Parts: sequence; structure tokens; C-alpha cells
Amino acid sequence: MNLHPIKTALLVAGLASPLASHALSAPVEDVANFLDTTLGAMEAINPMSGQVDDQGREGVMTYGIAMSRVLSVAAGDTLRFDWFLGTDEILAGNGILDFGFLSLNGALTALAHSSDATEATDDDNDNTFSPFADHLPPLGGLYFRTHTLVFDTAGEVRIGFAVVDTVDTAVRTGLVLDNVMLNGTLLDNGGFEDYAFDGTSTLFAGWQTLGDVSAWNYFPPAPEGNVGAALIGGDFVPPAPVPLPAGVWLFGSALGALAWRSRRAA
Ligand SMILES: [Ca+2]
Ligand SMILES: [Ca+2]
Repeated sequence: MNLHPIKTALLVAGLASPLASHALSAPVEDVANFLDTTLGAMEAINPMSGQVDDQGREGVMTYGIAMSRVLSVAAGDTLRFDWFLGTDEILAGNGILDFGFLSLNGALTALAHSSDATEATDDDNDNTFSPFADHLPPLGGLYFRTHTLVFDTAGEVRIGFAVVDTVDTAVRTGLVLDNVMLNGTLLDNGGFEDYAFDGTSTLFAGWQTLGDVSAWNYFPPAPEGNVGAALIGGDFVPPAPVPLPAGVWLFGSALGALAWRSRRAA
């Protein structure tokens, strides 16, 4: 009995898994599938759509990172979250715009793109440390913005967040989230704190993730507790070709979407 082919297959699958690696972003097609949206909907909010960068390269969407969860909401419920965008694209100076967005059952709302991040992270040399060279300037004294929305109808809602690289994946842009609340109450682990209970991380418990979602404990500080969730694209080294279909990145969004659709159809 020769087990070598099986071992090889498992190794390849492990390398391709974002849960195992935490170092990969996902093909943009998989971001669309994961959020139950379409490439067309994403392209509609792509700030590079129909444009080229400073080297004449097309502004196509390349790779992305996403997280989501399903909520049961009543009509009139209010969702709010704090978000922040940082990037190295301004420093890189290639004229490339990466972008971050919100998805509600596949309907997308742009949050910001890399040229919205226009303040140098350490321009006063006070050693405030961020992974990014530039970030959103403060608004009303706050680095994190608050986004609030009200649900018109009751039902299951998949809320999702993503950041997408355009043109290439060579330079980082990140969307940071924290303080996700429904009707003024923090969702269970809507604050992304890591209590590491019994050795099990609670960082992203209750959330589904696609690609390299990581802990944010840098400048500017998370508005709730000590940690936020960071969706950071770029710095991506394409892996060697693997014999797995693109759909392996999809983590179970289909069931929630189907349930929601059946309710809508009823
Ligand atoms: Ca980029
Ligand atoms: Ca937090």
C-alpha cells in the first residue's frame, strides 16, 4: 500500500487553507462566492474599474480577504461597527487603488479605498507604530469611523466585510473592524477580543473568514477592548499551482444564503 499520494494531497490542502496558513489572500472569485455576491457587484464599486495604474496596467481586481457571519434581525434593528483603513499604496506611488467594503446579503457598500488614506502614520516621529505607511486621517478626532444602518425587514442577514487588491497583490491595504453591535449591544465576539479560554482562541469565534484575517493591536488602537480584526491584502506571494478548485476557499456561506432566500421566497 502506497500512502505517498495521500500524504501529498493532504499537505497541499493544508498549504492552501487560509485557516492553516494565515498568510494568503483568496482569488477575487472566491471573495464573491464567500460573500454571496457577484464579481459584477464588486466591479461596480472598484475604484480602478476601467482605469490603469501609472504603468498602464489594467485596474482589475486580483485577490481579497473577507469575513462574515449570519444574523437574525427584526425590522428596525440597528447594526453598527467601527472601521479603519490603512495602506502602503500611497508610499508605493503606483497609482493603484485597493478598496474595502461592506456586504449585506451580497449588496455592497464601499467604505474606503487606498487614496482615502492620506495621513502618514508616523509623520511626527513619535514612534506610533502601524503596519501601514498611511492611514485615514482623523474625523472628529477619531481614527475609526462608525458605520450605522437600519434593517427594513426581518430575516437572516449575512453581513460581510472585505478588502480587495487591484492590479497586483504586491502592496498592502487593510480594513480593520471592531465594535460590531446590534441595537447597541456588542455581538458575541463582535469586539474580536482574544480570551484564549482553555487554550482556544476566541479572536474570530462566531465569524467565518476567507484568507488572512488577523488580530489588530497596532496604532491606531482598537476602539473596543484591545484588539480588532484586520483584513490585510497585499504582500501576497502566489503559491505554486495546486490541484484544488477555486471553490475550496468557500466556507459554508451557501447554507445561510439558501435559508435567507427561502424565507424571502415564502
Ligand atoms: Ca495593493
Ligand atoms: Ca475589540
